[in-house]
Amino acid sequence: MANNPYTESNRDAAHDTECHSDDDSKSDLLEAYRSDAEGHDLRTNQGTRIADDHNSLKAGERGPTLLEDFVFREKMNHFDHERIPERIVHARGAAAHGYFQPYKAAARYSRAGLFKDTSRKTPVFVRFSTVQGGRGSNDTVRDVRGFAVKFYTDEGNWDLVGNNMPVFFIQDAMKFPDFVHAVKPEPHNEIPQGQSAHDTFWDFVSLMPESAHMVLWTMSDRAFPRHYRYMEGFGVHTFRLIDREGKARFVKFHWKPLAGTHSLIWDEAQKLWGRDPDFNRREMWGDIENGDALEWELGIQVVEEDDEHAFDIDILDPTKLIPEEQVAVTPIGKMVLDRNPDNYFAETEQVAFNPGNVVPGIDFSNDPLLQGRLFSYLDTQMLRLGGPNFHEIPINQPVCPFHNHQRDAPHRQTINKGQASYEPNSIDGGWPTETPPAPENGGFESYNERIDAHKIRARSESFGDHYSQARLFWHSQSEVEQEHIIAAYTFELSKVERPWIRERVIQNILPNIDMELARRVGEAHGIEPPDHAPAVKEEFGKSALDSSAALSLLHRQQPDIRYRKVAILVANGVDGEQVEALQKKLEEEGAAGLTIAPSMAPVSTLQGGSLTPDAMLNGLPSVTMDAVVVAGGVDSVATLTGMGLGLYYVQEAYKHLKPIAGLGDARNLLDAAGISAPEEGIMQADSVDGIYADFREALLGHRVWSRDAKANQMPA
Ligand code: HDE
Repeated sequence: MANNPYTESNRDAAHDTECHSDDDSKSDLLEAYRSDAEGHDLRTNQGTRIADDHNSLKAGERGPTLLEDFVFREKMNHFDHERIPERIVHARGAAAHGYFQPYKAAARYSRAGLFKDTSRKTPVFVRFSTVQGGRGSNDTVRDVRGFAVKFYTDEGNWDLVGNNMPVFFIQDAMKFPDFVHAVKPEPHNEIPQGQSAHDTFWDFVSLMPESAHMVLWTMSDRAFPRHYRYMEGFGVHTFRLIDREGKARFVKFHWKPLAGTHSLIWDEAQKLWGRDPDFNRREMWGDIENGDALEWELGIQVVEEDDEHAFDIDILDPTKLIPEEQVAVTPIGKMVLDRNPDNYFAETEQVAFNPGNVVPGIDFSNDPLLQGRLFSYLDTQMLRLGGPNFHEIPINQPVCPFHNHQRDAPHRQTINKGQASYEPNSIDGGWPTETPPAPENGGFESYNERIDAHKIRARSESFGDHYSQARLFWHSQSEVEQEHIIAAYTFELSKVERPWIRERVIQNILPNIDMELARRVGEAHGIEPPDHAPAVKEEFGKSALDSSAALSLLHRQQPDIRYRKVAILVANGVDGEQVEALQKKLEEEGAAGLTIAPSMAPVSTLQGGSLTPDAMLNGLPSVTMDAVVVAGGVDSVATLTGMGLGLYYVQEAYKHLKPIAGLGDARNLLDAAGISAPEEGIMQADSVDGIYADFREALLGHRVWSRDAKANQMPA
């Protein structure tokens, strides 16, 4: 028997050797689990070489299959168990690997190790998702997008599990199951998929005025981002950061896309459901494969503890935001997503986020929605991933070694050595041992908040104002954005069968946001709103601001035309030199000019050469592109003009407010399509140089907003 090694001096001896990860650490960890079959024999899971993978073992060539056939049984048995429950919300997602690198400002606010050193890159895995639809639903539906980031820090995993909108539908976690039951496909027929345009959703939200602000966000074009790279992200709740001196500050987290914000428009989003249901995930995947990383800045709004009550809203209320005009967003780091997963199931499906995963220097607030989430995520993974060992799944493992006395349970992989699976122990040297809190490499210590209260099931009076920030959002939108919101309410309510639900929205909810909004939506439904807003309880506060520029999608624009995709329409007889010249100019600026032809067959050029098209007209339709150029060449233009699909291509692009240019004879096609230059966003000239400056300018603006009213008349 060994000497008793349990002494205080031993316990104070060196803890873990310090963990120094870099942005490759997670990939290195995953490497041990990657499996590449190249050059290997086909074998069973028990390692036996398989001689025939086509035929089951039978009693005679035409006889029954034998139970003895372990090769068949193993294969079929594994296949039968391939599926796991999909996430109850956020089932459809796509993810990417990358890294986070802090700016100098970060360490001032938090002692968390990942903020300490501006040269260090912490690996991250980020999953974007829709909320309502099932795993096989469409990408571009009107919905909130999840924006979940797992930071694999030296001190453990930190999960910032946010959304692309800064507020939420409800104030208390107690209502989450009700909200989700209401928004999900209806229970009797499982309709509709990926949409909120149905009775149970509008029934619930019209009875829950606290949802008014968030519903307005989801009726805006924010609900269908053009690309994940153009999407803002928000932590939603107020969190706490703790600095090296132990001082806590309240913070709101923001992800600001370096490519600016940009969304689809509704008709385009709907058409994409059919044309490319995987649009968002395909674009992210393709860009990363091309080396075009996605980039965001992490920012924080900081509220000193003494200022907790300095606002006209309660900072613990998740249906409210803090306007950036009141508290500016301080950038504290940059995130880059530059590597696609190797396997969707192993990584994107099995990743398990939990807002309760924090590291020293980051802590929670008492937001009652956040508090409920701290229970729900761990709980949901137990079912979804089959038990409490899901942290051993490679994508979920922290990059630093971890030891504790948790043992056994289904699918345990770790082979724990030693006899003592308890603490304190004197048998295994007292290990693993606790780490006292410290400014650096300390153990986690919950923020020492004083709480002196009665147990009570109640909602704070300070959560009582449901409309003033909805009004703030409405007044912060551009005219076009407001029109789109009116159209969205009108469409959604048209799908609601019960008239009293429509009436409740138009007569009770909308007038409290804006009378004009109520009147316009009411007009489209033949429902008269009241002539003034019904009196509502707004005892707590009214937003001190009339509008906040940051709430408009148009506020944050990309400074260049990188990543933009331009369709160049070509057919036999096209001016190949023009096409090449345009492609070159676009490429120089990081944009792409893709040739789109009637078929995939090589296209002959005016110059006697040929070019291989990138896609067919209906293979990469205009809804997948940012702009369209019809190349010159009299025969090419005549062919495209004579085709329904050719005309449709430019008409649809016109309807979706995209820049359109015609080179040389292309004017014939534009005329036939009923689109004539000069008009803002329509360019026409004989050479690429003749259109390029204006075209580039229009492309930079993403869409030609002045065309919005006129575009509605386009039948495409
Ligand atoms: Fe979630 N949420 N949520 N949520 N949530 C889940 O966890 C839940 C909320 C968010 O890509 C579930 O693993 C409750 C707000 C994202 O894997 C579940 C409440 C925000 C994801 C769950 C909320 C989110 C989830 C389903 C209210 C933005 C996808 C599967 C109290 C700040 C993460 C899972 C991924 C997923 C519960 C509200 C974001 C059931 C109880 C607010 C991005 O645990």
